[in-house]
Amino acid sequence: MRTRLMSAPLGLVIENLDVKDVGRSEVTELNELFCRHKVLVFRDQDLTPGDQREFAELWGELVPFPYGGLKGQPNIVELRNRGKRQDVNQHWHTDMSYEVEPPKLTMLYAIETPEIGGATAFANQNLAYADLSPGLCQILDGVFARHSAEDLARLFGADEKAAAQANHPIVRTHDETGEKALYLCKAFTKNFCDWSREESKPMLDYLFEHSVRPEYQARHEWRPGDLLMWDNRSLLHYAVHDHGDQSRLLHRLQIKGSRPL
Ligand SMILES: O=C(O)CCC(=O)C(=O)O
Ligand SMILES: [Fe+2]
Repeated sequence: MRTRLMSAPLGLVIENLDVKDVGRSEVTELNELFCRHKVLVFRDQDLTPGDQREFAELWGELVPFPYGGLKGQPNIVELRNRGKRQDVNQHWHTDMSYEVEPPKLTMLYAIETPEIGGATAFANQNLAYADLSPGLCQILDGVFARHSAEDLARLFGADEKAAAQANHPIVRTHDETGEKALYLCKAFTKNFCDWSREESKPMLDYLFEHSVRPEYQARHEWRPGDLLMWDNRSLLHYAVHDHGDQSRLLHRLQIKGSRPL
C-alpha cells in the first residue's frame, strides 16, 4: 500500500488500493491506521452506491438516515451543493452527538467536486485535550454535557421541543484506543449537566475556541473518486462552502457507534 500523511495533526492518504478488493482481514489492518490517523482517504475509487455500502459494512452496521436516502440504497444520502445559505454542515461539529449512540464514523464518496474550494476541514480532539492544563483536566474529567438537535430542528422548521438530545462526558475515552478526547461542539453542546446555560457558557465558549486551534486542523481538498472516512469519536469537522455555485456531489453514509464513555 502506498500511503502518505495528509497533514501533521491527522489523516492518511492511501494511493493505490481499490476498496472493492478489501475483505475482513484487510479491514483489521486498515482499522489500526484509521484509529491512529482518524481520517483515511482512498484515492481514485470507482464505486457504485452498492460498492460503497459493501465496503462500509466491513466497518460495522449502517445507521439509517432520517432524511431519506438514494433509491434502492436508503442508508446512503446525497450531499449536494444547495448554496452557501442552505449548507447545514458549515460549522464545527461531530456527527449526531445529540443521539445516545452517535455514529462512530462517517464515510463520503466524491462524485463531482468543484475545481477549487469545497474542502472538508477536521480538528483533532485528542490534541485539543492533551493541551489542556492538568488543573482543567481534573475539573472536566467526569463532567457531562447536554447535546441537542434543537437548532437543527429550528432550521428545518420542525418542533424544537421534540428534538433529540443526549448527555455525554465532555472528555471521551476512545472505545478502541483508550485515548482521551474533548467531545463537544458549538452546534449541539448546550450546557454542562446540572449547570445552567449561563453558567456553562464562558467555559464552553473557551473550549469551542480551543478545540479548533489551527494546529489541530487539516483540510481535505476533494477530487472525484476520493473515498474518505473520519472518526467522529476523536474529530470535529466542517464543510467549507467557498465554491459558490460550482457543483459538489458526495455520497454519504455513517456507521453505528457505541455510547460515549
Ligand atoms: O460536506 C462535507 O464536507 C461534510 C458534511 C458533513 O458534515 C457530514 O456529512 O456529516
Ligand atoms: Fe457532519
